Amino acid sequence: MTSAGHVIALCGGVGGAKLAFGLTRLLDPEGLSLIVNTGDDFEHLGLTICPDLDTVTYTLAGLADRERGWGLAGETWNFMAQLRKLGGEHWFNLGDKDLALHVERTQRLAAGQSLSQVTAGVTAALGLRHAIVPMSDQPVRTIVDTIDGPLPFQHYFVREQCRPVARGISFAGAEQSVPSPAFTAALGRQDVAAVIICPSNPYLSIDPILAIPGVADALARLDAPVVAVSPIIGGRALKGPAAKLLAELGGLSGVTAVAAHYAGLVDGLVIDESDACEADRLRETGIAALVAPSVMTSDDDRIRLARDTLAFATGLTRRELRRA
Ligand code: FO1
Repeated sequence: MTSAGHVIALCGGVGGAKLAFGLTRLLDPEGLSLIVNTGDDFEHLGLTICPDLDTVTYTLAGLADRERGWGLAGETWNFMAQLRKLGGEHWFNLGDKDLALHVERTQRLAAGQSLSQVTAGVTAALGLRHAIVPMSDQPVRTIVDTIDGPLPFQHYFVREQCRPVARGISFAGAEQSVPSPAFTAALGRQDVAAVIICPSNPYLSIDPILAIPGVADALARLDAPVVAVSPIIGGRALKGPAAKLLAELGGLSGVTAVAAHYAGLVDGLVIDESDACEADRLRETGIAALVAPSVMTSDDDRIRLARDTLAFATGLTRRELRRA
């Protein structure tokens, strides 16, 4: 299937990557701009690590570890074991095969390539036809402000296991950043049929993209519906340690909270069947709602949700609701 127009998808790591996989199975490479969060990126052991770009890359290439959610399937951990023996910093797990991507990226960046160029190079080498576009080529770093002081995201999330109580999130470098060239080009297109916000964490994965100056305004100006797929399923808070962070920041405890978070930006929200009872409440707040199976276990689930979401988004006549 190809859409009658271009689709822009905003995407974080695990959940977002699954829907991105579905979108790439339905849309031609020219029909999709896959914009990925780089707020989780950091420098570690002298390497530039870009977790969400890598999760999307490995997922689209069919190489991702489906259980863990990040890294490569069939990974080995000799490097980490040896690093630990030497007394090195071993709180962030870099698999032996995964390490190659971080080393190669770091080398290419040092040689003067932009993050967009590096990403295009490595994704092509892995046989991907669809472009994976970093949100910006400038460093934007998610910082969690905790009662113990500010922590870079991976230090808070992985090293500290989200233990320090969080007071806020900021995106260092966002104000000086600009959208990457391919993102800018996508935002300037006249033929955008829909913007899809993938089921990624709104605070941690989508807000950094929206924090780049001009992005939220450009999305609002597009003459195309904006549809988010709820990362919350069954009324539960987001899973994992991120749930604690979100609770401390005021919570995101249901699909109506997701809609409220994206108020003014989205025209429609895709919610799981287990949240169907919320659909009318959403519609009363002026958000179109599609109830669709949203748990993505198999590749077929990913493709079906992508198909449902595209049909829903492109069927929304326009953004009268947002304009009202
Ligand atoms: N997440 C962890 O919880 N522990 C890790 O040791 C870890 C290593 C890691 C290495 C490469 C990579 O691309 C991702 C990695 N992640 C790890 C995931 C990363 O923290 C993600 O940013 C978060 O899961 C949020 O999306």
